[in-house]
Amino acid sequence: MKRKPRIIRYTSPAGGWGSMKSLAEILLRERIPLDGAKILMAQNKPDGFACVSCAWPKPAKPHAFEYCENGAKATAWEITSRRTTPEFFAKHTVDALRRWSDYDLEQQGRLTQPMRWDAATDKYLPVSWQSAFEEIGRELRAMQPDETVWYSSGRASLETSFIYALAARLYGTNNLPDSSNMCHESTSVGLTQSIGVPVGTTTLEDMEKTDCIIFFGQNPGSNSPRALHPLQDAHRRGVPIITFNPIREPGLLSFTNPQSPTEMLVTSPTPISTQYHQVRLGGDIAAVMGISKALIAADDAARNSGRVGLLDHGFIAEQTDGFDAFAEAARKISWQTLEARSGLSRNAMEATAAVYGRAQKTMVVYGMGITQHREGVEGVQMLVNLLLLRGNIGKIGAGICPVRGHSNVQGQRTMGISEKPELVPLDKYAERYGFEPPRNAGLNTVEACEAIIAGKIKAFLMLGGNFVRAVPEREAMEAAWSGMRLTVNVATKLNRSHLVHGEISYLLPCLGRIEKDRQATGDQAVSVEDSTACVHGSRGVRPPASAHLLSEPKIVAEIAKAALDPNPRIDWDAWVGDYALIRTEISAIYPDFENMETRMWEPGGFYRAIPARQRIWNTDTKRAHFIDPQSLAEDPDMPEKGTDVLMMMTMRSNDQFNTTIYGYNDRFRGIKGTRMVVLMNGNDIARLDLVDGETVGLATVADDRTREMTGFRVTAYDIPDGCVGAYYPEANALIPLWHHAEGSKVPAAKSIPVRVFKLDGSGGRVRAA
Ligand SMILES: Nc1nc2c(c(=O)[nH]1)N[C@H]1C(S)=C(S)[C@@H](COP(=O)(O)OP(=O)(O)OC[C@H]3O[C@@H](n4cnc5c(=O)[nH]c(N)nc54)[C@H](O)[C@@H]3O)O[C@H]1N2
Ligand SMILES: Nc1nc2c(c(=O)[nH]1)N[C@H]1C(S)=C(S)[C@@H](COP(=O)(O)OP(=O)(O)OC[C@H]3O[C@@H](n4cnc5c(=O)[nH]c(N)nc54)[C@H](O)[C@@H]3O)O[C@H]1N2
Ligand SMILES: [Mo]
Repeated sequence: MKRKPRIIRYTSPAGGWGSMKSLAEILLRERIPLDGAKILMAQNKPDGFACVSCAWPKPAKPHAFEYCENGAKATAWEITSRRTTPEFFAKHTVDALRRWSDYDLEQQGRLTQPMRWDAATDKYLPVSWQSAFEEIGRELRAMQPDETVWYSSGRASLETSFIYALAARLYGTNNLPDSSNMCHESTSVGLTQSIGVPVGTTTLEDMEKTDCIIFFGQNPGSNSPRALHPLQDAHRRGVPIITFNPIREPGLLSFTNPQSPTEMLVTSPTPISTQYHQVRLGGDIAAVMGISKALIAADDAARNSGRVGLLDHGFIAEQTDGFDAFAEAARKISWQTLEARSGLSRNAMEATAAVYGRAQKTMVVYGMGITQHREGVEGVQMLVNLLLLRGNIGKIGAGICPVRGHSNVQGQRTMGISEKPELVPLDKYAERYGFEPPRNAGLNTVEACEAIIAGKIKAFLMLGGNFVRAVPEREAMEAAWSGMRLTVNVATKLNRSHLVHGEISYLLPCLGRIEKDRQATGDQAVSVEDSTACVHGSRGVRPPASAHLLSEPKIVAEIAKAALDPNPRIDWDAWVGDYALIRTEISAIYPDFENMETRMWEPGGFYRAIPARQRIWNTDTKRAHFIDPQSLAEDPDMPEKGTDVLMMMTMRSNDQFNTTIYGYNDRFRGIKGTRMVVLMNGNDIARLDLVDGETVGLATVADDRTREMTGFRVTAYDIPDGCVGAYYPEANALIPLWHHAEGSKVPAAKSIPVRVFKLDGSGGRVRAA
């Protein structure tokens, strides 16, 4: 499948013909040319299905084609006509499959039947659902609740998530980590401290009314392409869009709407960013401090000469605290330090301040470039500081906009999937279902990994996702995984996590969200919450991939029934027979979801009121906090100047969804036919005596443990000096488990200190003489 790798410079806009071509190729490869196009028309439509790709909001007035290249790829991936059948498993031992690539594994298509790993033959063999549930129930009953982990990747619906979290707590554990522990947990922790809500404050309406957008470390061209529509509109209205990103991402530079025939013909792409600042990895806190410093200095000067200042002093006095300390820190820190730490010039920071200082309504949009650092929580809080300076939270057209990942990752947290019991209304659960929920803190993702490595976990339930591939410290994790007694994988496709399996291991194939879900009372709908706290209904349209599949709610309910004693207040069968009954339960526990049964079909979804948007600050002092970042004093990862340690980020290509690899091209970055590259600045290549195209190894520089990988192709790229990039998940073996954000424990996947080492002719390491 792999072709000869090629690296070429990409000069076209995001979207455009390249996007259409890429989509056609995918539909063809999944063998769904015509039918696939028809199904796409139902995507993100009222009464259609919510896209299974990202969590970008779905507008009330959808475009005729409310999907993007990558949403379409995700759809094609799910509705593929390829199947991973029992015959496939009969042909391959698990040991043999472990040598397959992520791409090849998922390329086999949808799982069709429940399977159990058989130790004698080292193969997955078909089993009946009933025997699967019986054994899983029996095993779980023999364990202590806190010896089990109930993971979820952020895709499962609100209904599934609600009963999954409930089942775990009835069983007795808060070990409910989810993918957001690797993603926006820095947001949930940071925003809660700063403004009293764990989620963003903006909606699509704000994007329509804003007059300034500042982007930090989020890549809409690949990861939320539908965001390019409102961005394009904003640009046409003359809204300045300022971007901070170490690399020049085409999706943030210019865009041609692939679904507008006129635009495709005249091919005049809309520029997106009006200023583009190539900040160094982890340099954002310093950059925002610089912008703040410039604003505060201008404000001081204006007020000293009797003019009106630049800051919103009324707002600061009435609604916030911590301003004086923050302003003092900004005045005190030197430009020299800020330039060194951000990799940007004072001019660049002042240029942003000048634009921001004039705008009336500013939105800050951000993603993994902020959250996946050691100082990820402070990074989020620094963005809030910037907004607070000019009263930009709690007014239309302004606010903080974290762009979430999985299509329902935010909703899962809202539904009680959380390892933090204090965030869940446990008293209400206790009252409604008449049991005593566990009150001790559960394990998040990093802690679950630690516990697995320490041999303390006996069972791992994986509701979607590819945990072993997504987490840091791959070698230790894979080795420890098989030490578990029971691994249960609810999945749509085969992946690596299923192959490193425990002593007893099940593959439980489920319906996808695009598929019709028929239960006792008829076809069922589900719901999801997007990145802007809007809740949408979703109805499957496609016949199931196999007659043996069960829905996720059904699988979760059957596991609950098998593992738990009956509870007179919970009729699992009735709930599964009619998901509206689950929604009644959701509304009873979570008042924001009152009448969700009808409201979820409102165009654009219904908005869950977010207090900070109304300037209600649910913080300790009932005010929004300015938080002076501590990490500016000392950055634990900053390589010393002049050493050969480089800072590495792990990246997503335009041809993947997390660990799902759609193909080996990263069209926008001009990388074709390979993912094993290390993007490097030309100066670093020369300084380290390397040549462009050479194959090298990378070694982590963090502690005594050796973490090395070989086979990376040195690729000259426009990236700041001292910074390099390699793809996720391939490079995850290089990330130490302890290397995570303070406060949120999000693995610091965007700031890994590494050294490049040369290889000899046979691929071995060249030792220093
Ligand atoms: N097609 C597709 N869509 C997806 C996904 C996918 O894999 N494929 N994944 C989904 C998920 S789960 C998530 S969380 C989101 C992820 O979406 P994003 O938040 O966009 O995540 P990444 O692509 O990992 O990184 C984002 C950007 O951060 C930049 N960056 C890296 N380090 C820094 C830094 O220190 N500072 C700044 N300012 N920028 C930095 C990178 O160059 C990159 O452009 O997308 C979701 N949508
Ligand atoms: N180095 C590095 N590591 C990272 C990141 C990074 O940027 N760099 N990003 C992190 C982030 S933001 C995230 S969110 C995590 C992602 O981690 P995960 O969410 O655990 O991983 P995914 O790759 O999204 O999971 C893909 C699998 O989900 C299953 N699946 C797909 N659809 C469905 C469905 O409808 N139902 C069920 N039950 N299963 C389904 C399929 O079997 C598929 O193989 O990775 C994190 N890891
Ligand atoms: Mo994510």
